[in-house]
Amino acid sequence: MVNNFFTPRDKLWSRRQLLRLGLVAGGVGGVGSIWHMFNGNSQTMVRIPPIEKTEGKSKTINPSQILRNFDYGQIKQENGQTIREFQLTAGTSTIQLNSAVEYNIWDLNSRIPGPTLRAKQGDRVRILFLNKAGHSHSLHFHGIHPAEMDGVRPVTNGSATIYEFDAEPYGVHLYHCHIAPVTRHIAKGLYGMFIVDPPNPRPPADEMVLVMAGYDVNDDRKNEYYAFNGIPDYFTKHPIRIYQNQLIRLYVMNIIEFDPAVTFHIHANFFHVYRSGMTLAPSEKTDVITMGVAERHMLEFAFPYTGKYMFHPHQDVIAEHGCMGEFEVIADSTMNTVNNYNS
Ligand SMILES: [Cu+2]
Repeated sequence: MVNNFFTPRDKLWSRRQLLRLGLVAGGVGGVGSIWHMFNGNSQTMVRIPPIEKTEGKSKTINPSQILRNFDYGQIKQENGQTIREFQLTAGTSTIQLNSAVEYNIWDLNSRIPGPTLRAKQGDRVRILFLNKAGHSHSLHFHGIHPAEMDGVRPVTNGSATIYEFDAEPYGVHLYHCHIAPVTRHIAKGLYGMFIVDPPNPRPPADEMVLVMAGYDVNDDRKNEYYAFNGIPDYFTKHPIRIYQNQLIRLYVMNIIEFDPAVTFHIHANFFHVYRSGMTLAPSEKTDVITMGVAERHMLEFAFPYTGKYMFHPHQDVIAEHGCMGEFEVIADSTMNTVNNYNS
């Protein structure tokens, strides 16, 4: 069971150690934010391999950095409630889908997908949205909120708005532009994940985000390329390094327009499924989960053996067009790991 996950305390990464290494949220050089917490807990039991400094093909998008990067906002207290202020700016740029194809995108804070926003259930989130992307756009959040915060009204180019609501309920949600044609506004990059954590934090894990998306580069309403975290085939060339027996908590989302549904599959293992991230206990164990457009789940697993293992949708034509990646499971020789997650 998940709660039996255990790692010797003396090998834990303390916040002080991470600070010394410059790896706390906002770190640069391909490291990203590998530390996150809400309550000032002095311990985490998570082991994350050093992250390679990798160069994304794009000047602006590094899928490895997006992988473990969570935006917790600027925290304030107002009337006894925690406020998390986020700033999202829509812009335009280009990405290199392969050596031959460059594609004009709309991005949020210079990323596809946009920042993974994260709050705790009951926090108030305040999203300052600035539109510099040349057309009218908006941000529509999944979750519970009043109609005026539903983000379906256009925010014209050069203007800004504020979306504000209480983060509820806990789960793996998303946000995306809701201006017609929505297919185009999503397929060109205006979306991101919105994670609301339960009131009591989940057990420590190596947490990561994989967003599956498609690119329709010739406007034929079919995707020519697909990607995890923005860049096709990136995690095949740069496998995600994880430790053997480390509990992995994967937040996975399908935002592929034009294809009705895709699956997500990992090799040589099974995962626990927390549907929409809205439960504290898993509902099933499987190795292929199906997601319609905008569906997302929380998956937990640990690899008992070292080596490289693919992950991909089992619509293999989609995998073959860029939505493919690998985990590289490495032994942590410094640890005598006790972990009966897979037992
Ligand atoms: Cu839009």
